[in-house]
Amino acid sequence: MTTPPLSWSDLEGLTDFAIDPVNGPTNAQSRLRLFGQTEADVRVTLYRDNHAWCPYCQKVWLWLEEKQIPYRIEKVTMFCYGQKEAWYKRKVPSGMLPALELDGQLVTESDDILMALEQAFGPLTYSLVVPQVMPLRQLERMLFRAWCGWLCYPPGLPGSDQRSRAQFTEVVSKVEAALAGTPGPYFLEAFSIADVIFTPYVERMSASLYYYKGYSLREENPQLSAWFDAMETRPVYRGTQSDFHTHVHDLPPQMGGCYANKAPQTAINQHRVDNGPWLGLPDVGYPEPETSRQEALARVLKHRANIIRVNPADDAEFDTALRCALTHLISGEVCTPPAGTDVGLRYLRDRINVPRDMSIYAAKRLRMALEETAALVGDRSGPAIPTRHRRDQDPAEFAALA
Ligand SMILES: N[C@@H](CCC(=O)N[C@@H](CS)C(=O)NCC(=O)O)C(=O)O
Repeated sequence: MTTPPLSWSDLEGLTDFAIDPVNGPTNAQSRLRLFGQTEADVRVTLYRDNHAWCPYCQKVWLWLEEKQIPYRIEKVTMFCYGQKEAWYKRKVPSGMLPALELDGQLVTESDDILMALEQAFGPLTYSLVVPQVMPLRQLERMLFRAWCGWLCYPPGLPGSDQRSRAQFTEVVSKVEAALAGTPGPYFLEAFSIADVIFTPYVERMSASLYYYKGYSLREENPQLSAWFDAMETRPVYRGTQSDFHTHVHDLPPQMGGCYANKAPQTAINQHRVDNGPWLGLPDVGYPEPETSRQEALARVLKHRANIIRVNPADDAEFDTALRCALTHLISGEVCTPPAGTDVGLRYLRDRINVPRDMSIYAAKRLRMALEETAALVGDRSGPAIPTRHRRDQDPAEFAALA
């Protein structure tokens, strides 16, 4: 049995999902954050990437949100997604992100930004430069280098993958020891700047090593596992959290290439991240919120005109196919799309970006609905996701509504 697709207005009646971008929970769509204060209290503007992907921006973003500092957000395109805005290049000629204005003074470099913020608003539990934090900052950089050494070089001579893995896991054991040395799950006795410093790259390591090396950072290391669980109790972290699919396909152009090894587990993990099932992947540990389907529906409804326009499929046919997938998402009913729309549905399935577009469970639900609907009419993939750039995700295509 197959049900006819709901109309756009029917679908609009089936979600009331809305968040308060100014005073509500942390989310990637906000342009102004007040935390109950007034616009007159805003001293800070954060210039960050449009995709909510840049790890250095995430570090500053986490800090501002945890400290509840009122701020404005200006979004800028990263080079690999499209054209860097001319106004930003006049302000920051290198085009690098993040940048921050504090009382009208421009600061670049994420660590200098955090120092300036600390001086203005006080530390996040600890200052960046105290003796408890300095060795942890060094450990984070050591972990970063060992990760790059494994991920970003093609496996060369026999045994090189094993050697790079051993170098990485040796640093991971130091991280495990640091976490085990405190009474709670965090890097110091309470949540602090140290956790913020580790978050962006540990999240990217977890995704990329799972996909390219068959290694599950979160599942193989009990202290890091407890740390992820603790981070996920924090609404701020949840609001910035990305998923495996987003990271593994955003990293190659940013890192100059990510190289898969030949481990059988790698092939299994790649298939799972790309084709599902997405629920149960070790990219999230907290339970699914009840609103995930409504959130996914609301986000597609908002951007549907652009989603249909940029899709490689015929617009009218894809309009119907998308409504079929959304009907399935929200009702659970089987809704067969027009023949030949499997390619367009999988094109969209592969381009849902977390947290830019929606939160992690909403994205999983939407990918599932797109895949299950596509599978009714074919098994063809969409155009491959590029690895040298991501101009298929150019934010200019969505700018009017961003
Ligand atoms: N050391 C800098 C590194 C910042 C950085 O590498 N930013 C990247 C994004 S993650 C960037 O802006 N690249 C230019 C672009 O992609 O447009 C910092 O800590 O702020």
